[in-house]
Amino acid sequence: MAKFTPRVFSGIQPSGGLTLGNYLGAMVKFVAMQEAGTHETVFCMVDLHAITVPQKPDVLRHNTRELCAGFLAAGIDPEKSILINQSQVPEHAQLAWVFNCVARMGWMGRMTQWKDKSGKNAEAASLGLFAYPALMAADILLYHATHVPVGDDQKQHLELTRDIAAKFNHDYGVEFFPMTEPVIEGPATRIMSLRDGTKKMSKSDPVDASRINLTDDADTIAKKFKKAKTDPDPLPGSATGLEDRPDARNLVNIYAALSDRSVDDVLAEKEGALFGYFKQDLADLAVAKLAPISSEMSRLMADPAEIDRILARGAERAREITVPILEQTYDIVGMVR
Ligand code: AQP
Repeated sequence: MAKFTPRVFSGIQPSGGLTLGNYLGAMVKFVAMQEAGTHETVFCMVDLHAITVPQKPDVLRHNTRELCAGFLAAGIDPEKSILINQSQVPEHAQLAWVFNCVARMGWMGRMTQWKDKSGKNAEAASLGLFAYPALMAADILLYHATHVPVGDDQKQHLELTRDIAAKFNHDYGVEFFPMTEPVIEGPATRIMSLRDGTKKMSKSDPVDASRINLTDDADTIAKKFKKAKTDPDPLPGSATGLEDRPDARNLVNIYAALSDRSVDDVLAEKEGALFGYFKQDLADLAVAKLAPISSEMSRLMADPAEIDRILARGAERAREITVPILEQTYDIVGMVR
């Protein structure tokens, strides 16, 4: 296999406000990878993905800028990383078309996200929702990204990205696209709903109390944790004691991720505590961690023109990478240009 520059790509949809799941499952890892300095880092607001389900144009614009503010407030530095919104780098959509012609219908039909989001009425879902993983593969492979930090929910899409890269390389007899590695680790790989510990915390869940939004104030955060579903048993002394307790496990996972400790370490300290007390500690910790991010987001949102400038500059830098890779792809495929 050819040698590829170590490069990280990852994205978040501006399909609603940022949740604690996006923050712990994705953003914290993004910042760590940026700061490690071992890879070039590219982070993206995937607005083209967001429109696979209906979006109100003004709300989408607002959410894209707010997500950018979230990236910046969480510690993404637009000088160290390339920070973009997908639609300003047209090569994403162009490569996605090529991949639509590489990926097979059967592969797409097996995707869990497609099944979950199209629900019982797949006939009425958009073609874009079905083709979503091909666009995601294009996002990643357009940068020849070698690593993608994601939550556990995205693992299947990463496997599909590798399948698309392998089929393209095989069909055209090249070693052009890398076999990208997912980076899924730590206690926050899957933060669950506060109302159902078996369901992922999600920004598009209709029940607001199911999630912590990064823009929630201290009072709201405390109330949401207080009402979070749990069980009557006290906390066990180690992670094995949480095996059949998804709601309890979720709250301990969140505590561990927010305090950057292991679950066993947290439980060694909190063994025997009842949820009434633990939830208060958890709320205090979450407020202490999230309040500076949310106030920085509000400060940044007061100057949307500056956010737009950052995104325009990010797109310029991104295209230094994406234009040559798309041109080479077109040459391999046989497009006259
Ligand atoms: N609950 C979660 N736990 C851990 N990681 C999560 N991520 C999302 N939710 C959790 C990670 O955040 C990144 C961006 O995800 P996305 O916004 O592009 O799409 P998503 O995974 O579909 O997130 P949502 O919140 O559920 O959005 P909607 O409701 O619009 O579909 C990914 O790395 C993801 O793993």
